[in-house]
Formats: sequence, structure tokens, C-alpha cells
Amino acid sequence: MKFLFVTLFPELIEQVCSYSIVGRGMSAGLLSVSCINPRDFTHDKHRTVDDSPFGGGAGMVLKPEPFVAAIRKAKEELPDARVIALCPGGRTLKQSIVEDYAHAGQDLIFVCGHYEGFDERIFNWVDEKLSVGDYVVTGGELPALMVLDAVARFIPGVLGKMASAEEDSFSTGLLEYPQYTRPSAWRGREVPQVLLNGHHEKIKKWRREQSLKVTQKARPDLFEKAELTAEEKRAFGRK
Ligand code: 4GS
Repeated sequence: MKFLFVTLFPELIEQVCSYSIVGRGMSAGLLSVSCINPRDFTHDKHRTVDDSPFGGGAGMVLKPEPFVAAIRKAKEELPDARVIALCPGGRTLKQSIVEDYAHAGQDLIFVCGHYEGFDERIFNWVDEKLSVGDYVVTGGELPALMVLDAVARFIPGVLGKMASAEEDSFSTGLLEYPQYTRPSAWRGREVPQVLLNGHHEKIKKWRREQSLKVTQKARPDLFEKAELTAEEKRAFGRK
């Protein structure tokens, strides 16, 4: 799968992607990351990418010509890609959207603004607006990297063992059960005995119960939507 970022800060993207699991996935040829800088599509001496808003007001607006020229170049490089603009007005990212992108396997072009908003006309070259949550950040780069990171986990071979991506929180609809490693006793806190006995059926049951418990407490909204057996519904007081 290929990811292309339209960004004024390509070094930021390349840096972040060079680390850890995404970095290894790139080295292994499982995904590719590239950038196109709208500043390279300016023609004036100062390479201007923004200007003041018509109608007045504070802040600046990203100019349509360099951004649309950069998006068009990106589409030339990845003709079948889906073009996604990161902005607070988009639909909110969640695991089901991540899984849809991963499953479709379509290449993705991320359009990132920085400091300021896009000229509205830029959206005519975009398939979709996407937000990472109801808060404002200084640029679309971190949100776009979050999308890439979450999608990359589903590309076969990127995670050590493919099973793990589907089994994670949100894919199952529940939060994860608590995990422990050595030492089994530490600062007066013991690891639950059931995990030390190697009885796999009991461990499985305990983990399921814990998942249900932590989800009910921390995320009642998720708990309401989760699929439970009739017995679990009775035990957890859900209809
Ligand atoms: C988001 C968000 C965002 C909006 C970028 C103001 C700079 C900023 N992008 N999900 N201009 N939340 N973008 O806050 O995607």
C-alpha cells in the first residue's frame, strides 16, 4: 500500500515514518511513504503558500493554486489513490474506518494544512474530509500520520504476527484485558494467580471477564454496543 502526503513539512513525515514498526514495514517493502510539497508549486520569489482571508479576520488561508497543483501531481503518481484532507470538519476517525481503508487496500493521499485553513475550493480535488477527533491541532500532519499508523498495522507482515491487529481493542469492540509480565510479585502487588497456573481455558475466561469489566467501567458507550453471550448479559446486568 502506498501513502503520499501533500505537506509543507515533508521532513516531519519522513522522520516519523522512519521509526519502529512503520519504518520496518517500509524497509521490508510492505508500504511506501512519499511527500509532495505545495511550496514547490509556487512561482513567486517568496514561494507564498498562504494569504489573508477575503472578508477579513485573523489568520491566513492556504492558497488554492499550489495545493491543487500538488494534489494533481500526487494523483499523477498514484492515479487510483483516495484523496483525504485532514480537518476538524471531517468524519471522525474510528477503527471501523481504519479497517475499511486497510481492507480496500487503495493507496491514500493525505492533504495536510498547517497553521491555517484551506481555501474552500481545494476540497473540489479531495474525495473525503477526515478528522482525528474533536480538538484542534496546529497542522494536519500528525492527524494524517495517525491514520497511516493505524492502517499500516493491518498490512500483512507489518506487525510481527498478523492475528494481533484484529484482536486489539476496538476491533473486538472491547478494551483489552490487563497484561502482566515478570516479576510476578513487585512492590507488594501480585500478578493474578490464574495467569501463573498455565490453565489456558481458565485464562481465556478470566481475560474475557476482565475485558468486559474494564470496558463497562471505562467506556460504557462501547460496552452498550459490544456483542455479549446471553450468560454474559445476565452476569453484567445488560439487556
Ligand atoms: C485536525 C483534526 C485539525 C485545523 C490543522 C486548524 C491546522 C487543524 N485535522 N483532525 N488548522 N482534529 N486540523 O485540528 O484532522
